This record gives sequence, C-alpha cells and structure tokens, in this order.
Amino acid sequence: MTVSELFDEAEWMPAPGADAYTDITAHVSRDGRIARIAFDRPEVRNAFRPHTVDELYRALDIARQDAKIGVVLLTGNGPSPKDGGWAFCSGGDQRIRGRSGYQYEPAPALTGPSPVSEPAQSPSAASLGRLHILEVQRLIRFMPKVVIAVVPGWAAGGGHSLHVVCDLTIASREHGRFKQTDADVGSFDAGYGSAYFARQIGQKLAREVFFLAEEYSAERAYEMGAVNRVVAHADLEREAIAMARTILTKSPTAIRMLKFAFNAVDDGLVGQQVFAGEATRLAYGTDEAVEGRDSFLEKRDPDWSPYPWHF
Ligand code: S0N
Repeated sequence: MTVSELFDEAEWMPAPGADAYTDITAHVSRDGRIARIAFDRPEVRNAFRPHTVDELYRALDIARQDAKIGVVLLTGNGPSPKDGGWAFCSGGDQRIRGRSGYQYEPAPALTGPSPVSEPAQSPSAASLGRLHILEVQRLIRFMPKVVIAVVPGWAAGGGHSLHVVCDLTIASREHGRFKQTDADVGSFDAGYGSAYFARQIGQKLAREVFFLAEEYSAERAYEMGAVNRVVAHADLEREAIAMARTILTKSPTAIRMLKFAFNAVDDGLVGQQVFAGEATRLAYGTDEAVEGRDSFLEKRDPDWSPYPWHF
C-alpha cells in the first residue's frame, strides 16, 4: 500500500515498531540518519485523536534516542481518498473533544461521527480526556535534533501549532495552507502556538492569524516569516530530504547547542536547564572534569593546576 503520494520507497525503511502504528507512519532513511514521521489520517485532514498523539510521541521519542538520527521530518500523508485534499495536520479531532479534553477511544480507525467511548482498560482516565499534544510540542522543542515540518497541505489549529514549534518549515507551493482555527472552535494554544508564534512573526501578524482565523497560502506564510521554504508540491519531500542532508553535514554538537541557544531565551529556566545540561555534557569530556571525578574516587585533593582561569 502506498504510504503517501510524495513518499519515495527508495529513500526509506520502516522505523522500529512502525508495524504497530495505526494513525501514523514512521520510517528511517536507508542510511539511518533521517526519520520521517507522518500523520496518517488523510480522510480527516490528518486530525489527531489521543491515540494518534500517543503514537506520535512514541515515534518521536524513538528518533530522539537514536544516536544516528540527526534530523526528523514531520509530515502528513495524503492525499485524502475522499476528495484528494492534502494536509499536514488539522489539529485535534473535533468529533471526540469532550468537556475536559480529547477523549480516548479504541484504536481502530474512526469513520463518521464518533461518540465518545472509553477503553476497556481505563474508563476513568478516558472520561478525563487529555491535551497531551503539548507533551509532543515539548518533545520536539527539547530534542537535540532538528525537526522539520514538511507541510503538503493544511496546517490548521493544533496542526498549525505543531509547525510553529518545529525548528524549520518547508511547504508545498500548490497545496500548503495555514489557518489558525483555535478561536473558531473554542480552543486556544496559549503557549508555543501563539506566544512563541508572535516571537517568530511579530505581535500584530500573530494576533491577526489567531483573531481573524483566515487562510494563508504557503507564499504568504513565507512572506510573514512563518515558513522557511516554499517548493513545488511534487518536490516537497525530495527538498526536505536535501535540507536534512545539508544539516547532517554540520557538527552535531554545534547544531545541538545552537538549537538550545535559540530556545533558551523563550524557555525561561527550563531553557537554561536544557542548555546547561548540554554544557555539562561537554564539560564532562574535559581532562579538568575527569580530574574532579578521579580525585573523589582516589580519595585525594583535586589538582586543578593544569587548568587556567580563562580570560
Ligand atoms: C483544515 C480545514 C481548514 C480544511 O478544510 P477543507 O479542505 O475544506 O476540508 P473539510 O471538508 O473541512 O475536511 C475534510 C474532512 O476532514 C474532516 N476534518 C477536518 N479537520 C478535522 C478535525 N480537526 N477534526 C475532525 N475532523 C476533521 C472534516 O470534517 C471533513 O470530514 P467529512 O468529509 O466527513 O465531512 C478544515 O477541515 C478545518 O477547519 N478543520 C478543523 C480545524 C480545527 O479547528 N482543528 C481543531 C483546533 N484545535 C485544536 O487543534 C486544539 C488542539 C489541542 O489539543 C490543544 C490543546 C491545548 C493547547 C494547545 C492545543 C493545540 O495544539 O492547539
């Protein structure tokens, strides 16, 4: 079965555990250095339900922990078998939104209007509902790899927020569309989706995107500074892979430190913690830090004399 019309079989192999996914697909490039993770619900413009978010988190976390992978492509499969429409992601599945978030329901694919139902194993958790797409946002934000939003169609609502939180965005010229529908449906991403978005494109424009909820073409999103590149639809994944390959020619440490440096100013103490963790990891590699460890283990005073106070 074809994964997506833009998917090139020659580039990819299934990611570990990919067979078990129902709502996403997950692949790794044949050299193991790029991950491709895609929403796979094109019949609902790749809207996510809680089960989709669980799978997405798992696939992203597997990519995070794979030391060979340096770049993750996050995209949406398509086109829709119903009407040929394309989507990156249209946010939370409105059919299963309850009063306290998105309600769990059994994993098999949804068709038509779906009443809220509860999984056999945990009825009380199901009735509480969840908004754990925010955990996915944080994983993208804090993973020490570059995450590229590859937008073949609609990025709407919570799908728009996901593209905002990705490090880079590349969009289809013909089908890429951006729309922040949160206020139309009574939801609001008051974190990265809005406040951080305003840091990217400016306050006036960000408020316009949210308050008017109008549709923006890929070209317009590019002019606004919300998108890095706009390319021909047929070339979208090829161009995304080329972008990833360019990033992979760079120093992994430099890219990691840069990502967390860009993040830190907007992430407060958590941003400082993440950046500092990477700095500590670097420091552990020095002879000076090894002397500190060894002196403790050898029950002697440390000898810092070879290590200057830099100026
Ligand atoms: C994407 C839109 C603009 C596409 O319009 P188009 O091309 O005219 O297609 P449609 O005919 O409307 O859609 C085709 C079929 O797909 C179904 N569908 C589309 N989107 C959804 C959806 N989100 N949920 C369920 N079904 C969807 C349509 O119903 C149609 O089905 P059929 O063929 O059976 O009629 C347009 O579709 C649109 O506006 N979609 C809705 C976008 C939206 O409002 N999304 C939700 C926004 N809110 C969130 O995402 C909140 C998420 C969240 O959890 C959160 C929580 C806290 C803090 C932050 C967040 C966050 O991340 O935002």
